[in-house]
Amino acid sequence: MANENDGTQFKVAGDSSYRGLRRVLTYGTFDLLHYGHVRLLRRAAQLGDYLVVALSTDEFNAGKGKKSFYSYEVRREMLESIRYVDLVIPEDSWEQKVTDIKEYGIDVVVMGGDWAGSDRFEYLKDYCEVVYLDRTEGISTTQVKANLSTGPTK
Ligand code: C2G
Repeated sequence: MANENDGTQFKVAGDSSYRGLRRVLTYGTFDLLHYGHVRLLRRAAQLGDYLVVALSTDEFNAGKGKKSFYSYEVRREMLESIRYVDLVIPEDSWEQKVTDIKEYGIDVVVMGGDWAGSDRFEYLKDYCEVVYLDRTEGISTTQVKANLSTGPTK
């Protein structure tokens, strides 16, 4: 599937070169991209050969009462520039995960530990592996926003 932005060729489920790869999927908003996100993505990518990121759309976030600093398009552009990420797809509902797993032939869903045991992910164990990785301590989008609003460190 060509990326409509720049013609980049991404492997997708129907692509013959895609078969045989161990495919990883993760979900998130990835706003104000920071090293906690990057370390999660690096470790997720290390669990397989091909990493799909389902990125929360602005509309999906609005439904969660969240408004990201960067738009979906900007967050997607930043994720696609990360070497660990092979494909970014929209996350626009809580109910799309099983469809995503089937459509992209996913072998393992990976999330940060804050989701460990969550009903939002545990049921996916009927369809693929589910792995929770430790979060990176000391950083979060919320913290970054709070620190920026109080001005630079002295
Ligand atoms: N993360 C991490 N360490 C941090 C911050 C985030 O490992 N210091 C991980 C989170 O656990 C998550 C991913 O990075 O797996 C993306 O974080 P968010 O953008 O905050 O994602 P979230 O709001 O949890 O959205 O359907 C599920 C949602 O889309 C998940």
